Amino acid sequence: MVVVVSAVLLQRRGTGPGEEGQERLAERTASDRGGERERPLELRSPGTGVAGVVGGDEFLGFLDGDEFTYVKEDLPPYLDSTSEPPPLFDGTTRLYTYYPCPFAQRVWIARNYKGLQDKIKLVPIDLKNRPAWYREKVYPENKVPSLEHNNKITGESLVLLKYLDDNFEGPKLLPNDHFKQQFAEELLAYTDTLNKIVYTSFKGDAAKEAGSAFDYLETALHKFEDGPFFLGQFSLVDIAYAPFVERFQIFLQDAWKYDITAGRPKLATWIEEVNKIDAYKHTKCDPEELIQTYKQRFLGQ
Ligand SMILES: N[C@@H](CCC(=O)N[C@@H](CS)C(=O)NCC(=O)O)C(=O)O
Repeated sequence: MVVVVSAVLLQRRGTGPGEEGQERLAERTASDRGGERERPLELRSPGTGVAGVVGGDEFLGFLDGDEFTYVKEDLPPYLDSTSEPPPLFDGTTRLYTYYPCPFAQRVWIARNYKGLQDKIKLVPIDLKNRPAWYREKVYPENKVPSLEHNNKITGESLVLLKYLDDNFEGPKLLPNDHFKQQFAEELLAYTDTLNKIVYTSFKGDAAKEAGSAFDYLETALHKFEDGPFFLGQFSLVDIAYAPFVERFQIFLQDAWKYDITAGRPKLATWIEEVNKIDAYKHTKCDPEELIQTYKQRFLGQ
């Protein structure tokens, strides 16, 4: 179930959860895929706006000035080597995923953006302790993402972005314009190159070696002037890049003090605009966890 709420701050009486001072918020508008409701809302982490309670339910949120907006989805727990498989090929559409995986995140964003939360069930697989049935019965490549739909399994995140757009309802992820579609192909083909340049740079002098990849994005963002996104309007190209740019920005800033947006105004605006999209916000990685994982993986720390 997905609940989208905007709320305003009513009272501020202190700082901490469960302490004397709790912030109380009242819901201004709420929609549960269509329905308007009024429910009390308490903010548990004042100042951060990342966790709270609505009618007893936990939620993730984002504080934006005095306005509080959140998108809530009950994220299912991981299935691991001890878990039974779901009833495979029973007509349910399942997205096999791993929450911190940027490839799987692409498909997760597309699913959210198209409003398919009720149609496509998330099935998180614990990649560190994978159930044998995942490789044997679901996806022999043994990777995520994969999608179970119409009695078959499809893999590869970029293939799946187009597959979702072609086979499900919801806002289109590609414009009809032929030139834009051509440019989309060019940009999608560059995603692997960008990843290669940047991940390789982490093993050398990243601040010097990663720049060309972000210059490419900056130039690409000049192509269409009818919006801040790669094809003007938000599309699957933005979805393909967002999870990776998110990670690169965090890690390059933390480990090399390298700001990927410095001298790249279009990229700066693109990041700002992508961050406003709820379908994406809810899928973002935990920066601290990412820094720790990448430090271990790339810097041996
Ligand atoms: N090219 C694939 C890459 C998917 C991928 O590498 N996923 C990683 C997690 S981020 C994975 O499943 N790794 C498990 C493994 O390689 O065994 C795609 O775009 O979907």
